[in-house]
Amino acid sequence: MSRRTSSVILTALLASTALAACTSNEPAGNAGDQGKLSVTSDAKTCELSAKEAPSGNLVFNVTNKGSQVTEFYLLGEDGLRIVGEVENIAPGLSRDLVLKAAPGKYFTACKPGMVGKGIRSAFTVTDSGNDTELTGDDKALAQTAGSQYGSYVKDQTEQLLTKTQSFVSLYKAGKDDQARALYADARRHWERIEPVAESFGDLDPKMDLREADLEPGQTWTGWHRIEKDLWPPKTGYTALTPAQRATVADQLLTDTRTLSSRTRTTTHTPDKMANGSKELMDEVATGKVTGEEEIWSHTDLWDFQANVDGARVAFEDLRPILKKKDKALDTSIATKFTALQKLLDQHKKGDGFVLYNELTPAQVKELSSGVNALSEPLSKLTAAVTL
Ligand SMILES: [Cu+2]
Repeated sequence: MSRRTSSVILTALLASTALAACTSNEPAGNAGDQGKLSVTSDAKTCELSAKEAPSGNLVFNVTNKGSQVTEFYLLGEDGLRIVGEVENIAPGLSRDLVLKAAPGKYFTACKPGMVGKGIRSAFTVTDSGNDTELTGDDKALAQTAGSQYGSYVKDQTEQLLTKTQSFVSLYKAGKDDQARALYADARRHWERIEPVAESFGDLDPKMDLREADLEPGQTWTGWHRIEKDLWPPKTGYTALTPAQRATVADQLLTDTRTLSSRTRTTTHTPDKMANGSKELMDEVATGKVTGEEEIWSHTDLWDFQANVDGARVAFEDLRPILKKKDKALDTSIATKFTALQKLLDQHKKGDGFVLYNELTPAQVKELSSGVNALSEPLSKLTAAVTL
């Protein structure tokens, strides 16, 4: 999507909500001029049009003036918790991050090349005094959507915990065939709710870091550490000792328990759900469709399906709101989900999928086009349900 198209659509959206606010009791939020920020990024800079903004709806219009693909994050005061992110911004393009922000201290970060800690600056959200809560019908719909999604997250974390328990005990016992057979199945529950895990900041890197993304001095733990040990490279690899296995396995289980208990008290608002849905599709575009996530096991299509599942559930839960606000967008997203699922179904095998390295370049390209076709309307979901 070109920069021009995206800003035209956004302006139109803002104009239509502003009009609606005059004639109904719908809260206008405060995505007025102060809530709109521009971010310009290149290889060395990440410039924001303002260092602070009033609480409520914020729109960051991020333009990539560099030569590498970039990402933009709004992080919590701890610098870890991801409040919102927009990934995969190609050179020359711009994309919007829309979210509701409470008063407080934050960090912004651009990540040219999508690696490392990024170019960070402090950012403050001041108390606008505006009630950022929804009212009336919208509030009821948002609460229903949030509690439905919360139940989904609860169910997924419970299944994840059960399967992770079995997985780590098989792995510790040296029952590698059985551990390998459970790996992709267990990880599906993680991949379905990854944006929720990312919102806790510290857990995602401990549980799901890929070797390629390791920073100097960082200890590699989590699923992919075990993946490499179960599907070791033919040369130049030293297998983990039983004691080392136990350490990595126990840590993964402990982190999964922490995740599970933290998700019990998480609230799911429409903006977080919609951004999470989009983030899951960005995950597919940057990791799964490229075969980089599961570089040793090649079970990327399991993750791909799980990311699509998670994105679709969030979307389904938001549909009653979206149908009220933008029927055409609702239809467009639903159609693209169906089309993408059809493409994935071609690669089903047993209760899983073919391995990533069994796909032809043409099949990868076809999947990637399906992801892009969905990402385009899905990137408008947050603005549609929030502003
Ligand atoms: Cu992942």
